[in-house]
Amino acid sequence: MAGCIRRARVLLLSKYRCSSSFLVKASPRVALLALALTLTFFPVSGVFAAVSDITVTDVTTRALSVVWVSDEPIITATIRIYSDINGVSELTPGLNVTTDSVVVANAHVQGIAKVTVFGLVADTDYYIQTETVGSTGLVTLPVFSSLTLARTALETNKVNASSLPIVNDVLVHDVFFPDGVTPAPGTLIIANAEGLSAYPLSSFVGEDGFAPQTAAIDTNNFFGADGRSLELSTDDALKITVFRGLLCSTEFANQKYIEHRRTPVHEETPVITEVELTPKCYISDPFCDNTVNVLDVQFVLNSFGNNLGACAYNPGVDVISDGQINVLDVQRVLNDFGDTVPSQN
Ligand SMILES: [Ca+2]
Repeated sequence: MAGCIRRARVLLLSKYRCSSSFLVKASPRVALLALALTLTFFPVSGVFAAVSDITVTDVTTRALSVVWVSDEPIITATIRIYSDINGVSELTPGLNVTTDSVVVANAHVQGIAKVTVFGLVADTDYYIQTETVGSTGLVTLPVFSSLTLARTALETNKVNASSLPIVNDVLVHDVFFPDGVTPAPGTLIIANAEGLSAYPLSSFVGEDGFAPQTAAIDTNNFFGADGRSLELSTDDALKITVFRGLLCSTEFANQKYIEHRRTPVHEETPVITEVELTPKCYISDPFCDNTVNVLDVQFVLNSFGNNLGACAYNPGVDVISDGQINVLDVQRVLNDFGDTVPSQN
């Protein structure tokens, strides 16, 4: 009930509809007022858009990005920054906010937003709220008292504990339509160095001069949990989440999928940033935690019964790569169950 009232405050600005119990328990006057206001602001459909998967990425000492997905095409997208979780003290007017996704072909049509804010202070907490305008109106999330927290990095040191320069690679990853062959520009990948990076990095497919199916992640921009530049090592585990948004309009619940990969071998002499593909994890360890266990079985089962062409088909768990997630994939994992897996590099 309390949550319903809280959401009701942003009813006219958000996707949320209170349950019928709220309307029954509310006084007739309040209910009529809510109805009148709803009709005033949403005269056409009365259906509210949904915003989901709000994720903070690309956090540096002075900037951060926020990515999210809407279930309808986006007209405009932006964020507000506050110094407190209740949104009492807004900092946005003194900051530089840029909507990256507005210049990316297909991104807003597919309901995918990325907004970056510059001018932040290092090692500082910020609270974030997204604003998304679609055809049914404005969605403002999260609500006050639940704003998204992000902490900026401490310092860009670029030197490791041995006083050697930190030089990581640019990692490229391909994303296709569910058919597995048609490039999907405007979709977004989010890469996290699992257990190492404080925040993930994000990049649109088909941008920055790369091929229409390719997204590039500059892992020199990772910061560790200590707030300092993160040096990756060969075989570190990477979690790659792909946002497809309305590309999966008939299967929106499956708009995103996850692939686990590893960091490639880094060329140490000379120390340069290379453009590299990410190796797959060992065949029976699609969850990529070095042991074949129930997590791998569950990861495969999450997409079980789906074939190439469906959004619920995850190429990352097609262990026996035949375009089908079926008993053969599960069996291949079970064959090595309990084993420690060899390195992929
Ligand atoms: Ca298969």
